[in-house]
Amino acid sequence: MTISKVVTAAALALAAMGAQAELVVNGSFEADAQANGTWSTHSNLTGWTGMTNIELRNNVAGQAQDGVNFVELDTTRNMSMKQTITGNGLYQLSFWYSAREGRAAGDNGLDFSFGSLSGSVLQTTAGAASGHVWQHYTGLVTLTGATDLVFSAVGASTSYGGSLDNVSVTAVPEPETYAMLLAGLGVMGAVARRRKAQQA
Ligand SMILES: [Ca+2]
Ligand SMILES: [Ca+2]
Ligand SMILES: [Ca+2]
Repeated sequence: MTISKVVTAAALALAAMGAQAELVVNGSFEADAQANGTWSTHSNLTGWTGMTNIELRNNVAGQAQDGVNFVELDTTRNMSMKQTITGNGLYQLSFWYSAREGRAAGDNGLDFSFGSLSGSVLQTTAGAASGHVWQHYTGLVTLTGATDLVFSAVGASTSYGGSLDNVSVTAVPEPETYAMLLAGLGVMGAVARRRKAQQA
């Protein structure tokens, strides 16, 4: 194996580790059709269980962070939704949130809960005059089996609330995995150097 092939193999291995499998089903809310400029409420969405209603929106009071659809959970009143994720080890939760345009502080709250990881986002932030101002949230959590990922609208129950999009959960490789990969690459590099020396 030539040095360039070793380098290529290393790059492919690292790329494969970087592209961790996505565990959330329909995390961007694109699986259910919603026409441009419209919204509708659903008991459930693909992958998600509503408690009780989920509002699916496409280019209404702001555009999606990813794709064309996003979700709002203050429907007729504050609601929740959940999806059960199964994993063992360390995982990263990632999602995007925006306060709703023109709504006062305290009307846009969103709580999230995922095993030992929970919190509130932007409960005291007013929406922009027009459209979305998306903000990215990430957190690490250790999972030990099936775990509910829950989002809940909180604050003033007015039928207007914050927007959610692009929810993701991916495994975080353990340090031991990297150590094994690097050790393996070291062996491959040594073999390549020896072969090159023998050819010379
Ligand atoms: Ca989306
Ligand atoms: Ca609403
Ligand atoms: Ca509200």
